[in-house]
Amino acid sequence: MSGPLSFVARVFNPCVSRVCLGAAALMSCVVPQVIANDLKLWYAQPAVKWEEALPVGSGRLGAMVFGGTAAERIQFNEDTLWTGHPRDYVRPGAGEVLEEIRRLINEGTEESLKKSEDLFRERMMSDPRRQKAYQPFGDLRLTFPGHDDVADYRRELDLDTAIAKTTYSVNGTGYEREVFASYPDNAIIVNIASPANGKVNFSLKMDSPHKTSKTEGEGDNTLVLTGQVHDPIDDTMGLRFQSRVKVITSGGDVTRSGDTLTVANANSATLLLVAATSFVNWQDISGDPAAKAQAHLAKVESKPYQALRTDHIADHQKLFRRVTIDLGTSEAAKLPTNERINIVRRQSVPTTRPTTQTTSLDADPQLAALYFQYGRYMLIGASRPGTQPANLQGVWNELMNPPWESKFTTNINFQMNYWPAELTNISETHEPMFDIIDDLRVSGARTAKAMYASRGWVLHHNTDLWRGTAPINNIDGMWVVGGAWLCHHMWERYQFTGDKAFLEQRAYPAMKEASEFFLDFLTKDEKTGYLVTNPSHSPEQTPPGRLLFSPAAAMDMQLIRALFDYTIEAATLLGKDEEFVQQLTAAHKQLYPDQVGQHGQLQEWWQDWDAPNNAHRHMSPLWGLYPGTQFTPEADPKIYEAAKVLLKWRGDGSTGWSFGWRIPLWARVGDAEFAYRQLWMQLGRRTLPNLFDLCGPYQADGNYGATGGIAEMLLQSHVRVDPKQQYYRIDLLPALPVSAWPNGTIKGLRARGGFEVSMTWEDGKLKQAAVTSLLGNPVNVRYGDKVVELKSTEKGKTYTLNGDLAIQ
Ligand code: FUC
Repeated sequence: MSGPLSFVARVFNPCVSRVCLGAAALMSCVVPQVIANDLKLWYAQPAVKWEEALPVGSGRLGAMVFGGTAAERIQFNEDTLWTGHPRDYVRPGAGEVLEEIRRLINEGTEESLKKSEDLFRERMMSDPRRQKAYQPFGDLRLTFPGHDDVADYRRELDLDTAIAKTTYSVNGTGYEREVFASYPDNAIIVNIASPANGKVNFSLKMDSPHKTSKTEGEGDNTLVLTGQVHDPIDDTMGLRFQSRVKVITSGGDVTRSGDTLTVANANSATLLLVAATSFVNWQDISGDPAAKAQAHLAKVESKPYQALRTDHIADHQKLFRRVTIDLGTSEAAKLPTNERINIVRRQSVPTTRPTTQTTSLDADPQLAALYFQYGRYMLIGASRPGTQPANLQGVWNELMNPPWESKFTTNINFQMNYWPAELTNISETHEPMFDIIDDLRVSGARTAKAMYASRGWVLHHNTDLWRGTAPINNIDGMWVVGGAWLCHHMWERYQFTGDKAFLEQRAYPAMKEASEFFLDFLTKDEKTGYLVTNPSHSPEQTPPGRLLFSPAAAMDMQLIRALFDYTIEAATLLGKDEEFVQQLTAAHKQLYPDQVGQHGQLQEWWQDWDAPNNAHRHMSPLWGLYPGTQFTPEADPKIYEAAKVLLKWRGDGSTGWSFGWRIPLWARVGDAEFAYRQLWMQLGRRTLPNLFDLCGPYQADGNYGATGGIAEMLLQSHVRVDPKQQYYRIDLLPALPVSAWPNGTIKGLRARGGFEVSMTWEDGKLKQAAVTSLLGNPVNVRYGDKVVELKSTEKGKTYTLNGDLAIQ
């Protein structure tokens, strides 16, 4: 089905009407319905709340489509509309108290620790203490007279075309609306059509929750919304913004009265919505939003709807179609998406922790496949070359005061957004993260110098549109390894793509400067002689009976060790900075090592303070297991086993993203059933009817994390065979939940070392795998206890293996 002209059949197809939900009718509709719904979220009623609406996004623009009949709301966003303005968040004089704080922490008494935290709060916290907030832009409001009583209603989001569609009929006349956000054309497009000529009648308004905004008309067919963001926290005016919506009809008329457009007796109408702000970059907001919006509109206004649509679909599918997945299907897959989620919710899984209890909630395997693809869809929709990166809500937000300001939280959430980027073959979506790193190198260098008299750059646990890098909120802002974690993404990009120009021009400079920061920041612990982070803490966790600050948390040291490893390897590979490599190598040997505690657990802190069965949402000390690649049985069996003890203590997730982190962690230790249990609990307990993830409120990270996690259950490639070259081991189906997904196919996943991998399995066993070498690197392929070594591969060649790993 494509295009407005083909909708007649759809509207009157009994498979999509209410009648079809009756049992008898279902029988005759089953097959086409299931096939048609494979990549669709769909509903039999409009969204009432924002959390039920369906998202479309072009990276820069996002919209939530409610699918109302008499009254339709399309809420939209633009990725640079934030409160605030360019600023340096470092509190003047912050560096003056650093040594005193360190001394107090080293003293280690309850009183001295309390003093260190008080002093930090007073003198080192950012100014202001909170960073700025992502903002909603506006709403299109359409009114369709007489469309209160409708039949054959359906609204859907097709992940394959990235089009949200609403269809229904009124007194036998069919109507169809399509909405998409076009990356190539930089606009949100709405098309409203009916096969009965001259039946499209509606009025259109545009407004915004910003009190400073006003909407005016222009000519007969355009509305212009302008405004400026007011920051209620410090009562300042910031970014100026403008959106324009133009209506083009086929047949009929469009007229304007004040700020309302009215379409009468048209065959179809297309709404072209553009939006822009005065943001030029994080240091400059002198742009002209009106000129930008006019230019965006000029680009699309003479392009026919079908051309806009075709170009949008082609652009989306170029990324989206690289991976296909089939985990099997069942009766449940015929139901509307909200009903499928409700079924999972009702099958409540008891939280018994620690546990090895498994679940056989396998009634709807297709829902897991849909959810996997939804995460990819959401990343394509929220992060494209040239846009801001995906924030806590992707690009979708209706609130003036969104939870955690809808920023970029770098002690897990921001990085989790990008877990699907390389592995699920949408590497381009990773670009905005690398762009923000370029900015953070500049703002983070100022912070490193002013707060710590250090070279290089530092990022604490959050950043925003203004590239804030100082510690925010409270003492848990005191965490210096956000930048090190971002560097991990650059290194991973190189491992997946082998792009040496990227390594040399973008990754290495960022890694080198981040390493320089730590060379200067780390201090020697007098008792042990090791280099430690101080002040710092393990994200958002206070050791039992103590205060938050403690040196050398396991995660800190893992991230720094990994950063030094990558930097040394990259410098050596690029033939650069020999002396620097020697310095780093020497410092690396002195980094405080991971510790195994009295219960056999990997210690979260430098001392053995862990409480057994601490089920905290953060999995920080397990960074080396995932997303890091350091903890493998091959590299260090003792640490790997200790990590497993801690993982078991942590038990089930709580927030959506904490399930999303547990999925790949359990996959990395090969426990398919527990990984699956986390996925199912996330779907049952932390998933909205539109499949958006819930932290408490909606938060996109859990969607992205789960998609990365599902991929990790099916394919892993983090074990390095030869540390001197890009020679990895690919593990096929390392954590396949056999009872839930006995048969399946996945095509197009990426592996480190530059490989594309497809697999089919039957009765829980690998049937066939196809491994395409993209760079000509060697690779080992493992399935179960079998390993095949491909010591040389031919670039561009596909190696087909059977279930015994014999090359076909
Ligand atoms: C961290 C988490 C919270 C939330 C916030 C955005 O502070 O601990 O659960 O996800 O980030």
